[in-house]
Amino acid sequence: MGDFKLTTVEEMEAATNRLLETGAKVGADAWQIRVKNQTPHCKFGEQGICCRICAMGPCRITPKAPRGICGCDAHGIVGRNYLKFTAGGAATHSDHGREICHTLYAADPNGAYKVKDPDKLIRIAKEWGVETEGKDIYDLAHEMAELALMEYGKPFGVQRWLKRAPEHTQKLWHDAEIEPRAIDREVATSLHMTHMGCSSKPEALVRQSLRAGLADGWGGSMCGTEFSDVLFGTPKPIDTEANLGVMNAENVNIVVHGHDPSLSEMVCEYADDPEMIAYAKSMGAKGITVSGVCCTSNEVAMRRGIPMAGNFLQQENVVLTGACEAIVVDVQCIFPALGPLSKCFHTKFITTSPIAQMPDSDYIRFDVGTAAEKAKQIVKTACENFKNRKPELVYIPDMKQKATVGYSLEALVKVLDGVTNSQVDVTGTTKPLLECVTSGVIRGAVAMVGCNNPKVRPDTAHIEMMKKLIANDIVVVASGCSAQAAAKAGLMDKAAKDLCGAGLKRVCELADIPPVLHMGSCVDISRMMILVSELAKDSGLKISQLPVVGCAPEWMSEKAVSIGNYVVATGIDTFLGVDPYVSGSSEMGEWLTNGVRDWVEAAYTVETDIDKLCDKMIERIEEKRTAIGI
Ligand code: MSK
Repeated sequence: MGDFKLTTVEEMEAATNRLLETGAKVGADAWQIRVKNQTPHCKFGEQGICCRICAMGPCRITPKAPRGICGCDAHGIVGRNYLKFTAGGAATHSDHGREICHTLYAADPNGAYKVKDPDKLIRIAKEWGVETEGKDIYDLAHEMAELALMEYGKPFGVQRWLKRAPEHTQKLWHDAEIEPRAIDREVATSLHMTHMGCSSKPEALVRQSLRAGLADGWGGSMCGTEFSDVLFGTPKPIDTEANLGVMNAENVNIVVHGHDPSLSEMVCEYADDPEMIAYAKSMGAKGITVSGVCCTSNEVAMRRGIPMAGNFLQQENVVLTGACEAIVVDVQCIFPALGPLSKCFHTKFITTSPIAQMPDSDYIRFDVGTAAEKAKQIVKTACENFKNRKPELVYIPDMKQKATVGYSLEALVKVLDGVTNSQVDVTGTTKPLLECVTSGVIRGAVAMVGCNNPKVRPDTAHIEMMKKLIANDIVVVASGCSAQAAAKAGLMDKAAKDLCGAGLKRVCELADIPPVLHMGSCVDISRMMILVSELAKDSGLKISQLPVVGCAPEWMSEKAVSIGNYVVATGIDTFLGVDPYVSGSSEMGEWLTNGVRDWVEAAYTVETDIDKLCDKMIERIEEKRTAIGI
């Protein structure tokens, strides 16, 4: 195994504890403290049986009070809360996708945003039946952006992207009446259904939850992913590094955080500008280091090799290093705590989106029209802040791992082609991967996604499960903070092949890939949906028959519930390590873990014991193999 060694969770925790000591010196708050203050959690909230959708309550369900004032029982209350949660997630991802479409609409050969992957744009245009012959690529980009934006509010028909799914899946969706129509309509309908005096029947609420989820994964998120690739380039394997040690004590450190690549791409662009580097030097630094947190980090890591400082529960750590000149955020998963925390240090907490405005931040409003100028302003502000550092507070844990990231579907098909040497282009088939699976060299695949959650020892579930899966010849595709957990530990280093079973190790060697493949950010789970669809089409199997499962062991956000719904609705059994506030209703539990199987051939498993959760996934994969005779 040479010098390769994984970074353990214990080592990461020790580094965090050291940073918390710095925090204590300056009187900083931290999520570890706030968790204690919030524990024990409200049992009604935890079980999903608190209702505050009207002003007659709030109503809480107990054995003595089994119904709310309107007469709704625990099943209706839990169901409505679940659907509202889903709608929040679907709205959020889809709005991210919408922003990307607007950026595409503003693309200009002489402007800040260009079309970096014209071939992909033409491929999608042809798929949508748009004439491409002889058309200027920017005219085509604007036409496609407008068509995509119409998907959010069109009065009739279903999502265009659904046609990418196998016919069998499309039929399941049609028959179950869960084909998503306009993206915004599914969110609005969900909120209509959960209004006082509308739906309280679990079956109807679960059905709409799947539909709103599909509007996200096969609608808004797919727009986000596909058009981000068109604008910023389709990811290909690229080397980077991960964990707090990527920050550089001698440089101006800019940390980008959030989700929308429109901002971070521009910040990276200007941080690389010789004029800005000279400016940083004039302020006493040796250069500029941009690193990332959360999915913004995934976006710029996949396309530019920008290092990943950490994932969701490490966002405060980057400030606690005392070496962060600016933490620049766009939208989603940003702790409001960063405001007061940054005031304890010299760090500038820069918010940029009207959608995510926070107290104690410097608000530099970012929009496509002024992107270049604002990005430059942000980089300059960070450089000027270098001189305000307090050297006595600077401590960057010496901890980082190598990672190869950027396995978009196109890249994955290409690298796996090397395994069999069959001739496919980037738009080719998944047959080489199928051959590995059917021959048993690889037993199956797990899509590991989602956040950190203090309810689970941070990163442990992601890392321990991945280690066990790859040792059992199960390849892992990862996105979001799960991908960053893997990268921080070293599981995205190609040398991690030595932790695999013999079959997967051989595939890693032949294809020159790590055993845990970085597929992108949260919206990029849409890439995984296209991958399973292609596998199903190329194999002649149904998606539900493939030895593939999904897993979010440490999830926390509304987006994760929306994702879970579209992954299940696509026919993929999904395993959760945190309960989605449904334990207060046996009927809701039954619908989600069993009933939905009649509609979409897949369901949820919720198991908070991580060992058991992993064993159940392996068992499920093996059951699926047996069922199709491989
Ligand atoms: S950032 S949604 S904490 S994965 Fe996409 Fe991470 Fe979860 Fe946010």
